[in-house]
Amino acid sequence: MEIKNPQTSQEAMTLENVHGAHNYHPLPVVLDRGEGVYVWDIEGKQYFDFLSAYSAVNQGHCHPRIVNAMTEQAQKLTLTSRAFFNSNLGKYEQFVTSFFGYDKVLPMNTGAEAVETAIKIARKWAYDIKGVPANQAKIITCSENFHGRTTTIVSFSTDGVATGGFGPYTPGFEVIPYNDLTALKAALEDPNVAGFLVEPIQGEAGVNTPDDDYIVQAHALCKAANVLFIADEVQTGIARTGALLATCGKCTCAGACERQPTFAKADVLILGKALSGGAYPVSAVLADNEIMGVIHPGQHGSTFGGNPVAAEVGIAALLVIDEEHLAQNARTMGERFREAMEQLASESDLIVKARGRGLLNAIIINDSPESSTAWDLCVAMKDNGLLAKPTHGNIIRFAPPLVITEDQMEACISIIRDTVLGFKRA
Ligand code: IF1
Repeated sequence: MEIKNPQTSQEAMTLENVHGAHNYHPLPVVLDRGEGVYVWDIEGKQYFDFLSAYSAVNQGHCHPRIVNAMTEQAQKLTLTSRAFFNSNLGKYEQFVTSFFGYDKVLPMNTGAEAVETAIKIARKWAYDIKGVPANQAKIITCSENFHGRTTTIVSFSTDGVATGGFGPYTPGFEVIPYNDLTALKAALEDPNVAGFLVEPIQGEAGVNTPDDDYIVQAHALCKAANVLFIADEVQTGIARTGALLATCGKCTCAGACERQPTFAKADVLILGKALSGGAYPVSAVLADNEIMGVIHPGQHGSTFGGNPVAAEVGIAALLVIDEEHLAQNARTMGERFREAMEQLASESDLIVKARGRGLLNAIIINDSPESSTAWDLCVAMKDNGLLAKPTHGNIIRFAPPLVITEDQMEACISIIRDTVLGFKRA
């Protein structure tokens, strides 16, 4: 059978539309190539990528060091399964645990799998160590969370679109309001609580950024209640928010904490996305021995988790973060970006405010969530050479690769400014 490459964006979109499931509603742009902060469509038009595949491409598109690690290993050995050892995994495990300051890592592939892993670890810990009666373990989560799309994970989602029609749901979860320490304190009174699963900043909820002390206080409450503090840093981790991990809080240590994030060290840390720089699905759960030790042979795993290519890609992706000082760059570029967006909000009645941390930011559009204003604005920005996506209707998330330079950032600020100031509502 002959397979023909689509020659135009229209052709490519039609192919997806006809032959693919309709589980997405993408912006009408067909990307064909990427390098650093740039992507190009089939017709050769260049764009700044201000989504970075939802923060998977923190290191920039096709980072040569990551691509080299991947292709070199791919020619040597790709997959053994965990039925046998491989010569890359142990090296990666030693590296990633020392990088983040944990005893042990459990390698998986996607973010949702890592979240599922963390849930299983927390339940097992509750029964084996904490002494919760069989099948009574409870995990506390937050409203407007996003942790992935498996049946169990959507069971505690509060987004009707993500959950509707997929029941029956997995029991054992309690949802409390986000950024609400009083609600957390009350929920922790139940002795059967195993863990508190939380995003340091809620990405899908529109870069919902909690109070500065929320994470640190929540962590302390969990510790006092003998409950595992489980940080989902799939989107916020790996330097995105201006520190290696967002659970470093709004630290003022100017980089000293970046190798030892002890500020509010999660008991169970969930990583994905940029752990591979977007080259390959690589996720991980990190914990210390007392916690990870509850998992024994046969109780969890995955065919691809910890494969040799993933191991080499993971090492390269983290070395790039470290050696290119991407946390520092995210912090300084993020400050400049928010300053520019606040300035723009004061000039334009289209924008209510800007929020975020590091290079995970959003602007709130002055219109109802049902209106098409944020979408139309994203289409206009696309025409002007910058790609971003609305979330929750009237919010636009801005998350460029962390390798963005000052000059590129100024160019992007100009595109956003010109688009907003020249925009006519439908
Ligand atoms: C999609 C959102 C972002 C995540 C956190 C786990 C996962 C994600 C904090 C699961 C994934 C993605 C998935 C992507 C859209 C995207 C997203 F808008 F839906 F919420 F980033 F903000 N924890 N987030 O953000 O990771 O299994 O996908 O590897 O299309 O569903 P995954």
